[in-house]
Amino acid sequence: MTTGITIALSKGRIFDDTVPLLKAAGVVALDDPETSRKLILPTNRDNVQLIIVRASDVPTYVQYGAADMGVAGKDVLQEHGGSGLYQPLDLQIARCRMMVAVRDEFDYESAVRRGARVRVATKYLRTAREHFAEKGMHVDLIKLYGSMELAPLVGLADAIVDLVSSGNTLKANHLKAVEEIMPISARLVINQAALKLKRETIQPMLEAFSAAVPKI
Ligand code: PRT
Ligand code: MG
Repeated sequence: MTTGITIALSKGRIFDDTVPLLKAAGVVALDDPETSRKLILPTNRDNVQLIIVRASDVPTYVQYGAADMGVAGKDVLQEHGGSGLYQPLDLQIARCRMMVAVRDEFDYESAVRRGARVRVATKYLRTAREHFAEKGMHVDLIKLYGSMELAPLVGLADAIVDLVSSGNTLKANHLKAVEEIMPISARLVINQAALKLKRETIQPMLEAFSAAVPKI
């Protein structure tokens, strides 16, 4: 008998990019989260199940041991803080960049030079706070839950902190990226207690994932 484990994933790009890694570890989901309404997905292995949660909830499920492991973006992990989580592997998937962006005509450099108080809308409060504090900039942070790109267009903020991959969303909304905060990719996260108690199941998966990650 081997110990059963639960893996937390979010629908969309994280799930899609994790499928090949799971496959390399011999795990295949028996349902597709895009079409199934099930939140607990069985796999071909009776000791592995997947749960489908909101991207920003993955660290919480793993922290409390409701899931033994999961896949979460560095953006999400920065905001969560990472407590109770072992982060052994950068999976190099769901890559993008955390950026500061403003309207095309906004002179960000000059605002920074003048020491102007800049209003910044973001869902990444903690990351944004640390970034601007490091730069010694005074900013007013406004918490949003989505569509940050709209905020500068309607005068809610001068700038946003958001993720950028192709840059198409910025371009379509007459925004420009003016500063990179950090490169982002998704990480494997493991509950610290589970790693010890379920090592015989988790360790081989960790090794298979590690071997399947593209070396950059
Ligand atoms: O959608 P939901 O509110 O449930 O949560 P979420 O947006 O956090 O989840 P999801 O599934 O959209 O993203 C999961 C993870 O994918 C994020 O936590 C990131 O680590 C990673 N990722 C990689 C991205 C992107 N690329 C990305 N481009 N997450 C979001 N975006 C968004 C970005 O916020 C912006 O609105 O895509 C838009 C920009 O894309 P481009 O291609 O136009 O530049
Ligand atoms: Mg999203």
